[in-house]
Amino acid sequence: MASDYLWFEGIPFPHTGYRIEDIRSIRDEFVVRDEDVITLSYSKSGTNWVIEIVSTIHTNGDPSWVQSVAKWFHSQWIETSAGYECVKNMKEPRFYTSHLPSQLFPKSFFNSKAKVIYVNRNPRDVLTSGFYYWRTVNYVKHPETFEQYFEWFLQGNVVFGSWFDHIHGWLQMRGKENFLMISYEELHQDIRASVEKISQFLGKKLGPEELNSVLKNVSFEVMKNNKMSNFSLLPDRFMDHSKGKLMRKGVIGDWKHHFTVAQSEIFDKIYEKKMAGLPQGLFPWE
Ligand code: PPS
Repeated sequence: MASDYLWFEGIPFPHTGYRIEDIRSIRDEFVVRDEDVITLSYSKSGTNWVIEIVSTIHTNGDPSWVQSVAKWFHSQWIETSAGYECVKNMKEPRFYTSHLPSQLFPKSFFNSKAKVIYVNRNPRDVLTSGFYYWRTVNYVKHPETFEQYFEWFLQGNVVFGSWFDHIHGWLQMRGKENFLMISYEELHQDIRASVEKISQFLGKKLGPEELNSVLKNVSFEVMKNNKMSNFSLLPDRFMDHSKGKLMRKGVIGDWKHHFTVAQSEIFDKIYEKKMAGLPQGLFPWE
């Protein structure tokens, strides 16, 4: 049985690759720069997809960067100890990633012009994706069953804490010029328009060929077969590749094959309660 989590201020983190003193220092001391570009998400929301989009927009559609440099070197997860060390020493332009809830994010960000792309996804699919992903690693606790993971997810007793708290925290940035919210579902439904939206947000104008090349290189099939993107290069101590893959199904609505009718009703009730007060139709899955 994999052991429990590393806890910091009520938020569970994986207990390997993370240190309390780093997470505290990221919040209190790390200086975000105006030029930084940050991909933010609750884990399993399509983070890697957006990283790939941002990276290939940056290179004007040239895939050589994402094909030759592992993901965690070109857009480090800042809250990991290795990522933090790397981002601190990175030269501009800095691209990095985070699953941190807003209260643990670098305080300096909130007075900066750094650009954040916050990707979100139907939490039912986030839950389903997380169930499969987290059992590939031995540094978070494993549920015995889907039912148990379902309960943990609703309690926020999973890595990075409650999905509901995460989204509420970051929604406070909605409408700010340097904050772009995009959903996994939007990416799926119209990847061309989504890439154009992201490139406009980043202040990049792509020509038709460049845009087509971005679209080609961020497809599920291409990313799945790119060892720099698909996590297959992660050492065994971080991921047991025989138990699952980052690029699992890449679809919308897989939760329907996992939730029972009763679970679906329970989820809907909790969702309704926790998301009360937000404008109707804010998210495409509603
Ligand atoms: S992580 O480890 O938390 O950063 O994971 P994250 O990247 O946020 O989420 C992984 C899920 O995103 C899917 N994915 C994609 N779907 C469609 N197209 C592309 N290009 C793509 N890239 C990643 C991936 O398959 C995981 O979802 P599931 O439902 O598990 O397949």
